[in-house]
Amino acid sequence: MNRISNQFPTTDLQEADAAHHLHPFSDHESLNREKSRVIVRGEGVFLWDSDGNRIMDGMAGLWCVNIGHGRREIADAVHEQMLQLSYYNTFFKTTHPPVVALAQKLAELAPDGFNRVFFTGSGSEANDTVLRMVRHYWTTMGQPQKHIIIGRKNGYHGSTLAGASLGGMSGMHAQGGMAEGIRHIRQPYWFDEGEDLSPDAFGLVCAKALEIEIELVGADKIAAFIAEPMQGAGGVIIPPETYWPEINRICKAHNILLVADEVICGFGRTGNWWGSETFGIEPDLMPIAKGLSSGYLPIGGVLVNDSVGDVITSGGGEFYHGFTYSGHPAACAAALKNLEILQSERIVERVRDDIGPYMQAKWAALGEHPLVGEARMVGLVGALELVPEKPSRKRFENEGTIGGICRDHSFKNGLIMRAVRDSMIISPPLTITKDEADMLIALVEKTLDDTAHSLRKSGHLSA
Ligand code: PXG
Repeated sequence: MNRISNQFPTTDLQEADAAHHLHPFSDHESLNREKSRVIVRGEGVFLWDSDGNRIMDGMAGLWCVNIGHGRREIADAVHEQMLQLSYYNTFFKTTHPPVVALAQKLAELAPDGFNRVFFTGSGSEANDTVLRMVRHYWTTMGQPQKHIIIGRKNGYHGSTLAGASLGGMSGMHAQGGMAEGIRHIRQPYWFDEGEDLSPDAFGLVCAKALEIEIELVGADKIAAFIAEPMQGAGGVIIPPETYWPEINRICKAHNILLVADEVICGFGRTGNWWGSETFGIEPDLMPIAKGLSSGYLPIGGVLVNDSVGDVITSGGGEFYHGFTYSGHPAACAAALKNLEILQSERIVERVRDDIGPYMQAKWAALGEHPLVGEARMVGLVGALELVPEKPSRKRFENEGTIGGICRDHSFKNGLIMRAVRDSMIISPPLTITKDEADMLIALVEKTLDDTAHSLRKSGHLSA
């Protein structure tokens, strides 16, 4: 066996990691004090660390491993492709079979009227492409002044300059600044911001915020509105049912392109192939990544409908945009095999009709726990809002502290859950079985009990 995990003791790996590896989104002082967790193997919904502990992956990696870890078919497909053609580019009037097959497959799976895709290496690159493409589109249409893009506070669209700017994370804007011509409106987060409005009334107020912003700026200056169908990194914020129909109407009425960022929602996460289907969104562009390859190799893209695609492919001249790895053959082979598995195993239908409703019922029951102010889930992505005094939606002081404590208990119990402030998030592989779902729910229950116990001891929660 030639596995890295068997060659080095955990502490050696941790020391070398601390000395040489700069991690994404990490406070290195505290990381290096606490040491990195070393993950060495994955299979299905489980991961193993370098000390041999088995951990349930409640986050499907980073919301991406939709078909579960360790599928040999993907490795075989990539192996074959690499022996055939390991790399060639798609610039300069060139193409290759896997990129053609993947583009064709995506056109088949995408909503009606979506027939073209631009490939990238990641979701961030997809959103950089969105920014440049929608401006190029309006310039080609003879309206170069339509260049402003509206995103949402607490939205997430990646961490390149364009991705971070389109996203609405103020901490990210503060580091390195923002691209010009981007504005943000409020998010449809009823639990935190709905006050005494019903969710439906609140959904309309949040959608109306787009129209108010458009009227303020001038529709003749606005290129596009970008949003996730359901905010993922922001805390699994499922919009009220009134929200998206009104956003559709506003974008059409004001001649603004609608971009549905499907990087998390796409490929079955919400119980349909697209979050846009689940929420009734009528987008013009759909950035994709993550579940496109279930994370086996890095690949993303932007799907465009014909009204955008026809303009990009005629009249605009050359679009000066592309990446060395746009349509990388091995990544395309991984994505193709992944899509084949999603289809042949009817994984998306299973999320919609079977395992999705099964988990949702159990998840909803967690809402009875004294710490949980709301339990929400769509498809197989859910959140629990931790609160000190239900049914009040008032938050704990020092936002994020309690979420962190809960996440630590979760790890100790052998489950990876993510904390976003004081919301606990899960987004497991879509292949999770009912037995594994029962196990996940039992681990969450134990974790909530452990957290409540710790909070009573520390005085954060009354006895
Ligand atoms: N759009 C959305 C909706 C995303 O969730 C991106 C774009 C960027 O994709 P890349 O491939 O460039 O990372 C994302 C990524 C988290 C977390 O902690 C979420 C993401 C990435 C890393 C961490 O929730 N989402």
